[in-house]
Amino acid sequence: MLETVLSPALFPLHQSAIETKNVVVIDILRATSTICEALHQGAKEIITTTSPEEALGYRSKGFLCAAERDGITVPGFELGNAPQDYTSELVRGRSIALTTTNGTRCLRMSTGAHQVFAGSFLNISTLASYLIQNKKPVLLFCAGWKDRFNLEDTFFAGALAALLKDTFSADCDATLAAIHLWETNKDRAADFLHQASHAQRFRHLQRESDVDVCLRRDTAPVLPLFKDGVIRNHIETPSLHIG
Ligand code: 3SL
Repeated sequence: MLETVLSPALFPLHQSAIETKNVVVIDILRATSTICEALHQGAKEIITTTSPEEALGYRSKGFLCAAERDGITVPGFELGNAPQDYTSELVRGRSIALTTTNGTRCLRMSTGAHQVFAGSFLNISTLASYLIQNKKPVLLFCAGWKDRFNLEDTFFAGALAALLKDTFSADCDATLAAIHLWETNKDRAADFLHQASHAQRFRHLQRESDVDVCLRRDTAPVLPLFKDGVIRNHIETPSLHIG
């Protein structure tokens, strides 16, 4: 079974038997793209926190501290939420405490699921091949923006669902709509997503090129597993490239 949640506000409707489901949290602009990149660049683990203050509490334990609110790096933090800032020089071997507006919240909301992963274009094939092999029902959880629907997360949900639909039954209209959004716009993905409200927010912050970074496919072939508040790379074997 393959279901899609179009906004965190709808998540309670999909929580029955959550312990049997693999949940993929999707916040491609930018939290889940950043998480993939950080692990790909060698970060040891990423702890998610509910507030910037809580994240800062990890500094004395040697963590790098990262916080974003409304697209902006919170003053006083080493890192915000742009994938390209998580360089190997900075993050290799390090533990990171991260809080973001929507993405890290959705990871925490998914606690209790069979497994919880972070998904993005950067790791789409790795994630799809794992989910296909693992066979558990899949719930694609779009983080949206402050409980609202957004274009980019549903677009990605459609891209992932298109890879999964031959393996899982998708009798869920949200999944069908997501696949339709992907199929009709995939050949002009960048132009399409630059129209999104969050891309326009980035334009005001002079960060519009982050959209293109977050559209790069399979550049970070990791499997970020969120467990007990911590994200680590779950890959033990080389992944199968599909899609
Ligand atoms: O909402 C989030 O979690 C962030 O991904 C938002 S931003 O891309 O950092 O603006």
